[in-house]
Amino acid sequence: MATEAPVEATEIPSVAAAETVEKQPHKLERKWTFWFDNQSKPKQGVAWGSSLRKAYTFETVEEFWSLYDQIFKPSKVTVNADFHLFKAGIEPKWEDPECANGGKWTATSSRKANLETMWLETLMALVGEQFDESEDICGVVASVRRSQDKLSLWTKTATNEAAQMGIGRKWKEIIDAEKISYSFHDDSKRERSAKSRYTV
Ligand code: MGP
Repeated sequence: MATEAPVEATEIPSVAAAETVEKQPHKLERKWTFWFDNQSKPKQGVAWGSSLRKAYTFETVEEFWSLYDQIFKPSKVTVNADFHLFKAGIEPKWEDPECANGGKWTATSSRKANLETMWLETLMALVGEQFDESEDICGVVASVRRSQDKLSLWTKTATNEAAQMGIGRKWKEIIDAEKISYSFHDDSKRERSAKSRYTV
């Protein structure tokens, strides 16, 4: 009969040591920032962006889940509010140097529950670095609207069709959308409903 070799007391991790390991926060690949824009009571003559607020920057899985659970759920906000999750250091504005030559993939949803799911799936894909072209991504915006909610994935180099198509195909799969379209920020600056440049 095989006898087990005695285990040296020093090899057994103490309960305290195991707890310390478990309590270590899980670092994400990079830092992210949640933003919030409440345009539910727009004031006349006030410039776009004046109600846009940087809310929280985080870099661990644990912080991400607690912020999402407690605050950043589209179902918790009023109509005409936007939530954003952007890479830390990038502002969700066309004027940000990282966004200036970019554009956005947009998915619409007429069912509220859909926005909730698409938003969460996108957040997890972003913080979990699921996109091959993740360096080209700026962030995502959830827009809660009366008629049709919207989710937009902002990217950096609008003219790089191969990168945008790679991101678009992957995102469409992640959010299980029927059709998504890509517009250039440069076009949006000129006209309210910018034409679609790419579609998947
Ligand atoms: P939008 O919010 O991208 O369009 O831009 P949306 O979501 O279709 O409109 P909504 O009514 O559902 O909110 C709407 C308008 O806001 C634009 O035409 C601009 O006048 C202004 N705007 C939006 N963005 C993202 C920017 C921006 O980044 N910079 C500036 N200067 N204006 C912006």
